[in-house]
Amino acid sequence: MSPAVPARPGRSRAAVRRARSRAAVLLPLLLAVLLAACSGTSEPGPDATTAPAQAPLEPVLAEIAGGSALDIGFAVAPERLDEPEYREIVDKHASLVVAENVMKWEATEAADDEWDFAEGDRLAEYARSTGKKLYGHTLVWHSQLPAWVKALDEDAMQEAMEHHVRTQAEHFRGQVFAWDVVNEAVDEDGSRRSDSPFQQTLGDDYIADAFEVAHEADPDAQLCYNDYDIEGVNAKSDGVYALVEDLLARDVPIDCLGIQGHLTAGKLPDDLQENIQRFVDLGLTVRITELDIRVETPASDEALAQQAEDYASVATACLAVEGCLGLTVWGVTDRYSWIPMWFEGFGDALLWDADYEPKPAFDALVEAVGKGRPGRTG
Ligand code: 9MR
Repeated sequence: MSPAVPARPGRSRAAVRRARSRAAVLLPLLLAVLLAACSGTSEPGPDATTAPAQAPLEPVLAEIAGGSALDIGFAVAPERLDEPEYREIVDKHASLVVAENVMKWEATEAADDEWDFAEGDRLAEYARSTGKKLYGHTLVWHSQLPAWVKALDEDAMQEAMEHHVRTQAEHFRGQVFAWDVVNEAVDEDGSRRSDSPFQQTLGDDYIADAFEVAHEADPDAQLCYNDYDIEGVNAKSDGVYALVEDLLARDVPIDCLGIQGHLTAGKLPDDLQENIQRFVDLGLTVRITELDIRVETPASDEALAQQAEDYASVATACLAVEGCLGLTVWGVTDRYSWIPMWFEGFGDALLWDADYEPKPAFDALVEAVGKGRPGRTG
């Protein structure tokens, strides 16, 4: 089900303009550094003995966010890590990675009890060897679910679900630090999602059961519920609130909430911070798990500026709540995002454009994250 790879488009005029304006800023800086190094006659500055030989060309998101104990994540397709430009960005800016598709049920257990963890293992090895956290996505979801599961009767589906959760969580034990145990189980009106085969066949209890089994399989992993359209306070997020409140009241092992954050530029809810806060007040930690902010394409400079402002707003809202621990962007480059295939006329939702040029959203996110958490000095 991975999307077709679009042909590499030509560089847009806006991208060329952006690259030129960055060069205009950076070139004189580089020249000054070089001249100072060659002449050896310039007055030493206050940091002359400790200053690096060359000024860093680009801020590093994960480093800037680290001071605020905020994870910066990217959804990754492991095979694209072979692409140097893609890999360089993830290497440099991520403190956390999550599989965009390869740890989903259809990828790991396409046939009953036949397992394929090769691509998940590849991402786990990448995370291990680069010192990044590995976030697990996802164990129980109605989508990207093989047909054989949907055809099972109640007892068989209960057994298959528990077996899937247990086997996968055990496989990645010690590598995945947090799992999206159940994904997207609530409808827009706040009720349980009616088109989920798990809901239809197993009823409400499948959610608690999935968390119990995941906890048995990996007692150290943080266990999260993850959903979209729950950024603001609304009927759906009220339904999710009631769901997790009930799980907590019954001592079901749930630790965290994933707020996905598939957003449209200029249409952010203004109560994101308040919404994050109410879940933290319940006793959960919160992460923005799948952030992308789409614009109409071809994107105007105004739209990209709005998008930049919105990325900054999401980061600021998360940083304002101590229990909001991470921000993961759902992809690396506009070249590969899922958006154009799902929302006709929209795209360009990520931080790097299709030519791997950082967009205004990248600079805005760097700036917002750089401000840290309010009230903290370091
Ligand atoms: O980005 C994923 C895309 O490549 C898949 O085709 C799609 C299939 O449903 O899933 C996308 O990721 C989804 C994520 O797993 C759960 N939340 C919504 C994401 C966007 O659809």
